[in-house]
Amino acid sequence: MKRALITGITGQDGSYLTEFLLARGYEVHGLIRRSSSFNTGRIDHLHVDRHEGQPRMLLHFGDLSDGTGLRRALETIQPDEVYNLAAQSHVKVSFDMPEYSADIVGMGALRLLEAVRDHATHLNRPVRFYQAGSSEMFGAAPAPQNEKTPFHPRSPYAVAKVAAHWFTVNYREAYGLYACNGILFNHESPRRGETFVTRKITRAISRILAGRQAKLYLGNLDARRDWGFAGDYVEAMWLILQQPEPDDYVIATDQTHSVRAFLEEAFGLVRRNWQDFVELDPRYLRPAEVDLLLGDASKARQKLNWTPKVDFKALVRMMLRADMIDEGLDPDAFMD
Ligand code: NDP
Ligand code: GDR
Repeated sequence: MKRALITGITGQDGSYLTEFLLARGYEVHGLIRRSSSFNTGRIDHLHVDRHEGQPRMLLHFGDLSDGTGLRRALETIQPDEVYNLAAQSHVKVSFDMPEYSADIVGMGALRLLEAVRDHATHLNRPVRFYQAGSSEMFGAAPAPQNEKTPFHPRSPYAVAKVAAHWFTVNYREAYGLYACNGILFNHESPRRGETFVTRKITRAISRILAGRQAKLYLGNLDARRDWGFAGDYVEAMWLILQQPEPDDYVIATDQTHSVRAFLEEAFGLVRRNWQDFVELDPRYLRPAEVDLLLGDASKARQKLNWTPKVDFKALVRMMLRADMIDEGLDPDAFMD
């Protein structure tokens, strides 16, 4: 049985990747942060009590700021594959907390790579490493963006992701580590954090329909993103680690839509006019914005045989339906 270690297992991607790996027979170990309230809501449905069965998902306390803990986790788990998904992943928050964001996103990746390197060397066992890179690293670089596009990051988060990217490349080149970067464009799902713009919109629509919210306050509606479905993207993470040679890949749908287009699609599904509900709140504007992200994932298509299955319209519908059900509404009463 293969063993995987996932940092960030409690996040959107961590939960889908855990489901994916469990279905392929893996034993999945996840690093979780101690929190004063429960933070495992996205993976609770995968939990099996040790006293009642043979769990294949096992959780360990840890934090990317704590290198000693990372080393201990590797010693205990002895994983075949390590997926580094943990991050302070909110771009706007990274302007408010730049040092912390850079420490977790950039230095955190380095701490984990150091731990993996030593573990692999001392025990002479191969460990494959996946780094969760981001289209934010391209930032202001002209579209379409692929593996050859130079980075031009526009936020502390993105700068730190660029550092993590190059740490990963460096450990591959310097130590022969099987270490790969997935450069993933935005991917969403019903499990997306509530403060990212797509989920903020679908959740707000459901609350408006339920009579629990009147207005939706947003920032820049002109930004364009290449939005895919998280469930499709975790398959790409796994495929990246199954190749004969380690390499870096852009993962995207190769289509882009503005925030405004997302609003039109989502409000349109429930036959409402978004202009009646959306107001600008300048607090949601960013000191530096990324205007246009549009991926070119042809390398992943050719080498990984990966293609996204869920398109933009299906994604918006899926997220809206899930939020309406959460809100106690019957989606079929509102949507065609
Ligand atoms: P989420 O924000 O949903 O999840 C982040 C995860 O990281 C959570 O499990 C969180 O724990 C954990 N985490 C945060 N800080 C620390 C820390 N100091 N130590 C250990 N764990 C920590 O992100 P996503 O699932 O959306 O994204 C996964 C990864 O992919 C991230 O690295 C993100 O930057 C990157 N990415 C995401 C994209 C997307 O569109 N979703 C696109 C490109 C890259 P807790 O639950 O306790 O907060
Ligand atoms: P992003 O996602 O910054 O691309 O990072 P987010 O959904 O936060 O923003 C997308 C675009 O929408 C604009 N926007 C707003 N954004 C938020 N969050 N809230 C608002 O009210 C709002 N109004 C307009 C933003 O300005 C932006 O242009 C996500 C994260 O998952 C990163 O971790 C990941 O690396 C990238 O995607 C790829």
